[in-house]
Amino acid sequence: MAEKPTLYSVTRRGFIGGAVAAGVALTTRAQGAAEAPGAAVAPAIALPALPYDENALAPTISAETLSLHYGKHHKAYLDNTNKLIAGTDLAGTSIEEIVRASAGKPEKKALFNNAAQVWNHTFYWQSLSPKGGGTPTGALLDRIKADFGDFAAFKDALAKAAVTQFGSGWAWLVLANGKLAVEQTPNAETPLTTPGKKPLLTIDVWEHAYYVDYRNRRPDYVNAVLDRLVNWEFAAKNLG
Ligand code: MN3
Repeated sequence: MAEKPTLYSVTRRGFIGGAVAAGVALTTRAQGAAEAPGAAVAPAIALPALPYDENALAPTISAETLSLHYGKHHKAYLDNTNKLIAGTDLAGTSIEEIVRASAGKPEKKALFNNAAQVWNHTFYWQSLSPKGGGTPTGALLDRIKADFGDFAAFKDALAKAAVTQFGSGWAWLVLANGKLAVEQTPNAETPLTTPGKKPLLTIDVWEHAYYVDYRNRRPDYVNAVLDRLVNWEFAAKNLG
């Protein structure tokens, strides 16, 4: 007897085409939810497709981790965001607009937490690559040397930010008022909402990002990502 498709697999097939076409813009809308003339319901925000197969980052990050992290965690944040904006003035806006509109507002805390996690995760998937790791080149490397001394010092600073973030959160490379900086944020907080700051790269250090593969050894996960997966080309593109 044929296996019954899961709701998740059906959903993924539905949005994958449109999400791929949107690339790094992170502003995709649900495939097949185009507004008909006079339609009253704004389209839901779609889960952007992973930029690689779920087994493409193994063994550094296993397919099991990616399946859960993307298919369950990221999708849940997305589903919650869509529920919370339905029927509000934020329905039909982009994920960036929703994150910015809800940041710092206690009455919109649940929306911010979910929407920022949607944005952060989409940014994280792009911050990794099966062909990542190594050393950046060109303008990004020049800027790293100017702002951190050398690449080793910069890599240590980014690893330290990722390892020492207390509890759940994120480590970031940002451009802050024209200078490269390393930061850590708790929970769903994101540099996206700070004027003058531009996120260039992130590492997820929530336990769900590494516990299946590394158990409690967050430093091993961080170092493996930095050595083998971190997508310097994405950071360079964001630097502009
Ligand atoms: Mn995560």
